Amino acid sequence: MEQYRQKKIAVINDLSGYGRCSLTVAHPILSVMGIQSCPVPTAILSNHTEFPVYFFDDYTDKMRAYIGKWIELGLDFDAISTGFLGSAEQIEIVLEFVEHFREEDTLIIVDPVMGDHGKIYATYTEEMCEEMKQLVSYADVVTPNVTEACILTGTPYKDKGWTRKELLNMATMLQIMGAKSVVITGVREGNFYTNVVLEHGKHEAEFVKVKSAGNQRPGTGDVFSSVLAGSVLNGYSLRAATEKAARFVRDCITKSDELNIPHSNGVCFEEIIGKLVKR
Ligand code: PXL
Repeated sequence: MEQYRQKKIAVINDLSGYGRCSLTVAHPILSVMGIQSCPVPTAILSNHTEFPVYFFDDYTDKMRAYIGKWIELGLDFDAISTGFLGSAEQIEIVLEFVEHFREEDTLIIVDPVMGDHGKIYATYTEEMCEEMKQLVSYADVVTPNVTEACILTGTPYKDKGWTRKELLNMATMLQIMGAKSVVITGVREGNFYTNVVLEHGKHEAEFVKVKSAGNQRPGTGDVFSSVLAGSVLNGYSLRAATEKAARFVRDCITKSDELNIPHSNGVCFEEIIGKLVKR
């Protein structure tokens, strides 16, 4: 019998000490799914930027030295995921990282963390948006929310009332920009959140609907992309991985409302993380 080989993922994301997002979400989730998670920090924050104040230490100047040691050591990864990025130069560094570590079957998952609810994040500049478009062109899977899909494709944002044709058009535009597969997350459709899944080589999207459980919270995009990455690495189809991620996010929101977790504290995924344990 062939020996089981554990998968390894390089996780390029920020470390926000409080509020449950980015690495503090990705690292435990990937670990519990049986994957070795190897962080590359992009910035260190006291807490995420949806709080009224935050300390933000951009890690751009250190990243080349950090990554340089991984290159010297000859490390390799089954997957690379990218999340929150803190400066335009940093996106350049991430592009170099992908160029260096990518092999024929390396899975590149780009979560273009740029904004939410129609608004771009305070730390994001015009130049960064342009660089992010380049990073998206390397993605095997790109997972924007609607706000991010709009920014990337130059589509005017609206809160609700998206037709499936409009969503398919946006996903197709992202494929034309170079992303192989596209998952547009958390589109509000009445009492449901819909995820638009457009797989590589397909012209029709699948729409994965999950009944909404409450309001979206900070960090839910990071929970979603982490479960999706872990599931794809564990052999799920993109559609099945999307279903697993969307249901887990829904259950996290339900639990957080039940336990009266303050909105700014994100979702208490720790309470139900056992559901993700790889058996
Ligand atoms: O969850 C997205 C995210 C990631 N990283 C930082 C953030 C946010 C959202 O606000 O502030 C630092």
